[in-house]
Amino acid sequence: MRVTALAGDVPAALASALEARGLDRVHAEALAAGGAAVALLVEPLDEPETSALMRGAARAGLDCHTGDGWALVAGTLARLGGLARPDPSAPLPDRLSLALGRFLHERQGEALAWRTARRAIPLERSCVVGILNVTPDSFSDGGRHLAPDDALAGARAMRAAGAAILDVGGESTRPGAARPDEAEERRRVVPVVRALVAEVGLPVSVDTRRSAVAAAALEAGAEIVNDVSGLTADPRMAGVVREAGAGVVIMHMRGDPQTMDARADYRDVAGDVAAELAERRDRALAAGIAPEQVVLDPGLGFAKHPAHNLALLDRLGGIVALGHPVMVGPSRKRFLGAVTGKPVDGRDAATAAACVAARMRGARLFRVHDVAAACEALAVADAVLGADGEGGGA
Ligand code: HH2
Repeated sequence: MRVTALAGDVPAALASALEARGLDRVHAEALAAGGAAVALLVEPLDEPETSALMRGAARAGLDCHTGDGWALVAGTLARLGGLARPDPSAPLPDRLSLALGRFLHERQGEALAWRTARRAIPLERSCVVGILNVTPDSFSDGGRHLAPDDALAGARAMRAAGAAILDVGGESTRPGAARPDEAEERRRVVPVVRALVAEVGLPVSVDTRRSAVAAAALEAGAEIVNDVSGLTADPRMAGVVREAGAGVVIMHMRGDPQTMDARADYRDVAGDVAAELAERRDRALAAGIAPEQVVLDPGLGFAKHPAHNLALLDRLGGIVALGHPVMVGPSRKRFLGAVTGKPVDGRDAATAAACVAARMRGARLFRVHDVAAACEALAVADAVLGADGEGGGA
């Protein structure tokens, strides 16, 4: 299915007008991208797709004219986002939501950045997030980076390999993992964050579900909170993120690591996860977090059976269409073992392949253990998509 933009929009002019009125560039571009007008020709369409598109367009406040196998949809890009967004009560046929999601994602490419407590991280190219677990029991790198010196050495190697962000976690969230108490988690994380900020120079993210750990890590110089509970585990977490102006990863999970495996029960995994993420995102915005701070993550392996993870990767367009950069964390996870038959330490090629699959469907951030392999694979994906600064092509 093809989606062709017919009417030219003017996001650059809108952004300059907003900047001239005192808005900073990231905000101005984000607002301009949403407010710009566009007319799309969507074809070929069968009859159920045409009727679904007409109903969806009416719901989203868009104009829609249809002909034999085609439709013309006109309105603002923000409303188009509303059309592409999954609505479990009236889902768009897959082919249609994927095509619209892809169109929106390509459209956002130029203005895409992630606002953190310290900077705007550009996301035109793939952004690889290196995993530094300062835990004794993480499923793949447990015990390796417990001492700050080992963590620093690991972080420097990841920076040399092309990591753009370092994600430090003091709690293993593998299924059934025991939880350290808050003081222990803080003791593991904070000195490492402080050392990384002082000596490595990359943006640091803290992987935690506890607001007190997040606050202490932000105080030590971290600028992103990666919360696998999607801001649901700790009622104070959204306030900590808002106060610090931190970037936040809202990840999808059901239950907690002890209970999640029993909750992998979906009517339609891609639609259900997108709808549940949209709800968590809406709560974050209602708590005062700015849209530019938010990254969404489908939570591969969290309350998901292997087939769910594959379906989510295939149909990532529904999450991309929610209008925030998307992160995926397939690294060395069980579902890759189910596909390749490889043990945990033999899954880095499979991880890189999963990252590329996600990149081709609109993901921008990739949380991995083997940074070098992912960076190399994603450099090729970026080049294919023309996002490598070379303009794609030959
Ligand atoms: N996966 C893990 C932990 N944090 N954060 C995001 N945003 N996305 C993920 O997919 C994700 C995550 C689990 O992996 P890992 O950190 O390697 O293992 P463990 O939880 O055992 O430390």
